[in-house]
Amino acid sequence: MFNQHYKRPTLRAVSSATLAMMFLASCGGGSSGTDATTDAAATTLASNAISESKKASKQVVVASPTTDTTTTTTTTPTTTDTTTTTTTTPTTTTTPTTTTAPTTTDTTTTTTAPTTTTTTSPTTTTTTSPTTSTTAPATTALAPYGQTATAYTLTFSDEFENGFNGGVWNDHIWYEGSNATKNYTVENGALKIWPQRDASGQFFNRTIDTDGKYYQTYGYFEIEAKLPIGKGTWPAFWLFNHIGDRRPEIDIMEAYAGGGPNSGWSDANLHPTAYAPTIWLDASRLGGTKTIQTPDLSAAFHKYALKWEPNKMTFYFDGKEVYSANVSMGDPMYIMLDLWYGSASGQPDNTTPTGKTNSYEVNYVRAWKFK
Ligand SMILES: [Ca+2]
Repeated sequence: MFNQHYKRPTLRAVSSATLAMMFLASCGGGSSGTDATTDAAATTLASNAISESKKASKQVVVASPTTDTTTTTTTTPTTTDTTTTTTTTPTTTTTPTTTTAPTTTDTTTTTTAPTTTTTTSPTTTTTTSPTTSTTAPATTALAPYGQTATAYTLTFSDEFENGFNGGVWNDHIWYEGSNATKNYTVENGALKIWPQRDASGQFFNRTIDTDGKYYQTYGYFEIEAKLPIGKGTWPAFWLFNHIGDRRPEIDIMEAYAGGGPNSGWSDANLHPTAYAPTIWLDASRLGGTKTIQTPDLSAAFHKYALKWEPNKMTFYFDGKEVYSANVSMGDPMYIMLDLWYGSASGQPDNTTPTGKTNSYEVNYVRAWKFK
């Protein structure tokens, strides 16, 4: 349905290893372990449209896991994009903000907040991350971490203090149904999504998104999260939209812990030790990507954030700038949190820890507009 309009991903600088991984990824199909033949044709097509970009994201990303060198690529498309940018203004759909609960937590915390944020931020990157406890950190001030609070107005927040809010979130992507095996919950102040086999014995993708319920163009977007470990796990935080046959996409965090011991994305035990922000101007038009080396992202909560300006995107890890690119994207985008399988993380198997204790755990999701 949408897929027919897609070009193949550009094969710039594709190594044989990358091609091998692309082949594996295409064999895997993305949704389940061995033979995902049950999907309807339309589902597969639409799914492919996205996995094309995901596969491409992998091929770019895999090329340089250890070096940290940016493959910012030809930022030439930037200028051509400006034309399309102007057509999209629907930034007005800022509705669900009021429906999200955490207003109560706001009031308690605001007293301790905004003045301290400026001093406590960017330099403290890795060492200051919350302790390795399994419970989500307490809610702090609702200002972008490390940014000047007065420059922003909060437009969206879910602190996950009051259960799963179906008024804001879907539990499946638009081209898939909701798998009946419930591998997600909201408890102890966090959204948790974990690897699980369904009734047919297959691992399956779980997507939590605001498609049709919340969109935003530009601003600041932040989550605090702890990542799962093991083969196949591919947690992500992204902004996305499907507009006709276009697929604008901003991956704020994607991790691939399962590709192999010490793959550059993980340690010897398949704990994630890197992630990548990636910009897709469209499904096959890479806007830029960078691999960020980190401590074990499954051991503690960290903040992953994006400042999205009309002609620039800046990505942050625990308040520290880790990557920026001069790109122009102006579409309304919805927020996605998901645990999928595949790409550079390989396919899950019996070694993949299942169940809630190996969750992609999100303490909060927040978004702000520029004042
Ligand atoms: Ca929380």
